[in-house]
Amino acid sequence: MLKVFPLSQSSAKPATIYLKDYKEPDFLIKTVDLTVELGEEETIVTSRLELTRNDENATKLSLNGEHLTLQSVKMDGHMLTPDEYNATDEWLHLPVATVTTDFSLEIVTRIKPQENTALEGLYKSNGNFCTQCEAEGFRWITYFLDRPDVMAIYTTTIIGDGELYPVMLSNGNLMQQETLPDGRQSVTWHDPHPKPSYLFALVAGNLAVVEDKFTTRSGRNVKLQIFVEKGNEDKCDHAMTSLKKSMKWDEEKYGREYDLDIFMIVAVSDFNMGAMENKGLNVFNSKYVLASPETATDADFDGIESVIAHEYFHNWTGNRITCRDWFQLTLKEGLTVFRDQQFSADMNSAAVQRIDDVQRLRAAQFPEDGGPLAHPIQPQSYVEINNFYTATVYEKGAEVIRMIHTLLGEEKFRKGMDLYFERHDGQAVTTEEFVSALEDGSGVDLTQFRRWYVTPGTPEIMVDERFDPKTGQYKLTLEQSNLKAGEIFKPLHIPLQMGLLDEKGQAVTFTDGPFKGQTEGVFDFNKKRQSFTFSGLSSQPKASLFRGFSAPVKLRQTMSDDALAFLFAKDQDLFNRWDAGQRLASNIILKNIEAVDEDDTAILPAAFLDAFAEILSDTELDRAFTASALTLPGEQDIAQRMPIVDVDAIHKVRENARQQIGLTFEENWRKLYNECANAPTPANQPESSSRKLKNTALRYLIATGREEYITLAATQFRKSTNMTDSVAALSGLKDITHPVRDEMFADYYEKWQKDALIVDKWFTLQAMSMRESTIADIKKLMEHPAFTLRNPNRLRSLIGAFTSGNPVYFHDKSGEGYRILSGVISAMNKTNPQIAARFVAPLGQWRRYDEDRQALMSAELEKILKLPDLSDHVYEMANKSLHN
Ligand code: B3K
Ligand code: ZN
Repeated sequence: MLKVFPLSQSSAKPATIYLKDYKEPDFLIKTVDLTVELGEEETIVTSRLELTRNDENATKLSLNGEHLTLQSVKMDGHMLTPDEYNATDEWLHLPVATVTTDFSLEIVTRIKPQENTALEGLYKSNGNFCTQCEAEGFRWITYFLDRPDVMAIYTTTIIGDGELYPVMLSNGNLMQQETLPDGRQSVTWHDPHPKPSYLFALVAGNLAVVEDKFTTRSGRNVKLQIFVEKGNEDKCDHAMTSLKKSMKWDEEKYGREYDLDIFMIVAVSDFNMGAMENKGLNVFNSKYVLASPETATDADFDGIESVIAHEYFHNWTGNRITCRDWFQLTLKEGLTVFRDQQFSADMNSAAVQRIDDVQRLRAAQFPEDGGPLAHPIQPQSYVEINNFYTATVYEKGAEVIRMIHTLLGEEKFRKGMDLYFERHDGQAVTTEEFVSALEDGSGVDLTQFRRWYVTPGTPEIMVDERFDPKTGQYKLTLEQSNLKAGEIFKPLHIPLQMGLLDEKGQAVTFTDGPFKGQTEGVFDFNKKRQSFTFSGLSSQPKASLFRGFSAPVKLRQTMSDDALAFLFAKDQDLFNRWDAGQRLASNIILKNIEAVDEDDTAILPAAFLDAFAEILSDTELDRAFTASALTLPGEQDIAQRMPIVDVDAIHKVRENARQQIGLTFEENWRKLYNECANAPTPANQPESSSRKLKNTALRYLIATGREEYITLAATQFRKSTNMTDSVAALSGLKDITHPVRDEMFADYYEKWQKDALIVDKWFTLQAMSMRESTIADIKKLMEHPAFTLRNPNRLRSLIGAFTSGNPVYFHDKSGEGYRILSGVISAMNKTNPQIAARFVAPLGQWRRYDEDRQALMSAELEKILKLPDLSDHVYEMANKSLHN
């Protein structure tokens, strides 16, 4: 039984903002002329605005502003006295006579970026000034109509000490650079494209630059610049190559060209998110820029390629066409994630890319959609918009776009996108306008499909199969349900991409229906319960459903081990091959958990081992795919299939299965390890695929428990010339107690202590360790001189990795894991509320655990809700986590 928890008595509840209350702005801003005088004590911002009336009856102009000290306000050149305006903690209200249509304002404010620990607005990172304005950070710089439907043309002058800040950047093109009579440097930038304030950026610092160029299809020469802290110039190659590839790809795939003469990227060490698409001046977390084989893993390289692409693609999907209001966030984020996923699939192995994308969705978005923080990709209300940069808005949002792509097909999708760009360029629009453009451009009706935008929860699909040997007819019946949708449940339009396999595993050609003559089709599954009939079959086929994960649903299909093993070995669709293997392995682990054995020995059926052996010996497969196919589903994946999660049992059984697989195929793993380490990678595959398979083999060898493989890992670590192999060796030994392990961790730290991104990995590996001392080790690491709560990457590397990557110790029955987390949330609540709020979600999963853990987890949420000066960010997350 669930316990009932008393309501927390937080003082004033922050206001909720609703989509239904959207109203156009009363006034618009045509131009912004900003002068920012950077100082060590304070920074002075002078903002000159040209405004125009948008509502003929409005008598008051209300500008957003937070953490500002107001110095003066002039209206049409006339200095206002304090009784002529009203400034509060969040607003500046000014009366405007109804006869006034166009007018100007000059507002002077003072701010202290060096004291800004929230990393919103203008702040300092390692001595350099930088900004983060999305979603509502511009109001931390000056008073403004800080909402995305107010689009203005910006001219920005930065003034400061040219010795300390030789590089001064803002959006658009450089207009002027001079030394003022007082010795200070003054630099002016002008951005000709109207933009919302959230895309404003300013950077000033002593930075090095790496340059390149790109010529667009129509012949525009674009200067490309990546700015980094000095000493990092040699780690920009991959980012630069990725940028050029992205620019070319967007021209070829979507016909979209870059629209300024310069494109700049700045890498900063202190950043709340991954990166930010400010017009012409992207600001990046250095994690997504800096890389060399010695310092970054293959996964880091992939991450850089996709984030560089993502931010670049925003130039059209986000910047040229932006969001009317923040409820439309998925308009730009879902679409841009879809575009970056398409790009990465084109640059790398498409099947492996899809597997990785779906793994991410299932790991982060499915639990969100099934828990108290579930929301549709277009939320209908929020307290703090920064809490809605979620896996749902981003990753599920991308799946929704992918489904439109699947339903329309490549050609019609492109027609729809072309119309969208043509119709809405320069506008701030809604998801409804996006779907209409896709509909009008393609001629495909998306009326029912629109429900995906407003429905929370992951649809579950039940499957019933009938085969009549007399008629040769196979009838597939699917039924969709969605617990989260509750009363608003209406069937969704789900694209069902599928094929049938005969008893030999050959693809069956459809003899009737819409895909007659083909072996695969996309069927419209749009009723609650719906049947699809196939005829002309000589035996019962095996259905391969939702190929390529054609819809973000949970397939609830009971299948025998044999049937899953068959698909694992034979399916024509590589994604479904992988998925069948994962389903099979999960089934086996779950069965073993139920049949608790004294010594937790997992029973691995022959069907599973045979299929495993088949994949192991198939040398035709892409090595990266083989590695994914031979990796057991993660502990959290398995957890999602248990009504009440038993973290310890999952871990024990899964580890035992790994050991058995290691021992059973020991010779194969050794052979594979040596082949991948010594023989050349097949010509059509990247080196990284060999490393991935080699390190998968290494993990299984270590899992055997034999000492010789500890030596193998240690040797790999010592000889390694690349970060991928070093981290794989460390990761393979992180769970054991052995002098070699301690030596390796010490050597690694000693060697790399000056490189923050590499030290982050050192924290992460230890946070995910499975040794009995893990909790004590983490507490010790929090006292380590290199640990700080102030740097988001460092915080995520230890605490984020622990809470989301170490289920056994995070859920330790002592409750110590929960207390570590809530301690961090309390400490961050005021200094960086955005990050603090992001850490609440793991506690929000409390209903998924046993009664004791439920009590411990919810007690921490209670404690958080009672914090003095609770930020709106944390309040919203903790309150929903406890009470929804
Ligand atoms: N648009 C930014 C995210 C901004 C986060 C604000 N809290 C990065 C991106 O999605 O490209
Ligand atoms: Zn984005």
